[in-house]
Amino acid sequence: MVLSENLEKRRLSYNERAKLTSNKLAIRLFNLMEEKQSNLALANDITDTKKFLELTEKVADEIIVLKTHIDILEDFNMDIINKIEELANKHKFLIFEDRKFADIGNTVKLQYSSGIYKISKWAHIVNAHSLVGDGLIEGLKECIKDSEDSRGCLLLAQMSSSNNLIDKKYTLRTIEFAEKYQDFVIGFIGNGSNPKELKKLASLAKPNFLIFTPGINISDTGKLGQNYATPQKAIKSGSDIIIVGSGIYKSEDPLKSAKEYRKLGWKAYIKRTK
Ligand code: S5P
Repeated sequence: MVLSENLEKRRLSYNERAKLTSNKLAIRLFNLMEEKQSNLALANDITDTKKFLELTEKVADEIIVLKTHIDILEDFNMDIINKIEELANKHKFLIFEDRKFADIGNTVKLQYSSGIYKISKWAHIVNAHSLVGDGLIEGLKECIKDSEDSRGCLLLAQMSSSNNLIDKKYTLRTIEFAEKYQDFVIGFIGNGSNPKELKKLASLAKPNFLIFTPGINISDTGKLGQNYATPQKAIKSGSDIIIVGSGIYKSEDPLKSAKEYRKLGWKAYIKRTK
């Protein structure tokens, strides 16, 4: 049966999963995880630019993805992007701007490529709400036609926040969009805080798609509607990349915490492949 077949194939190693897709960015990410032996993404939600860069540099060797909310930085300028790119090249991680696009195709096209952030120039990965329909995906795709570096998008198939309005039908329709645009959509945001729900996504989504999961914390219970589970539970339930924010940046020793999340995530992945 297809559902369990998807789950079974998700137990393959990242290198083997890379062979199931022709999307260059997905292949790069699968192989990078194996090379760095990490499936950890840092959600760097620090608003002070200097501290944001310091944290990024400190944990750069532990992560394979840096997730940004570029619009929360207090004193943004393009030099910050140059510095992030330098760190990304030196320490080998990809940049994921968590922009959660949610508008008509023409508007997201402008939001992706223009304004002060010019996201399409530097973010390897962006994400988008499927709510709007696939015109949004077409709009985003138009911006990266001539891009030298590879670009990809994650669709929000689930969320980690309490009482969100995403139901199973929405998740299914989101997966259909991803299948239609496999040249650009590399995977999904899944709900890391709810293993049961996450496992549903992992069984429905083909194993060429990566599942990124926020809602990961080993010591907090969440606030303002956020929910958490452990890296082990998320990876066991089908997550490929754990997104950790405050668990690292609010820690007294962010490097130690990043190492710990990395170790937990990687060990759970190795266990899954056996
Ligand atoms: O459903 C979601 C989707 C995302 S991308 N729930 C989330 O929490 N996120 C993002 O992940 C959120 O915007 C934040 O940057 C990060 C979680 O941060 P933490 O501090 O709760 O680990």
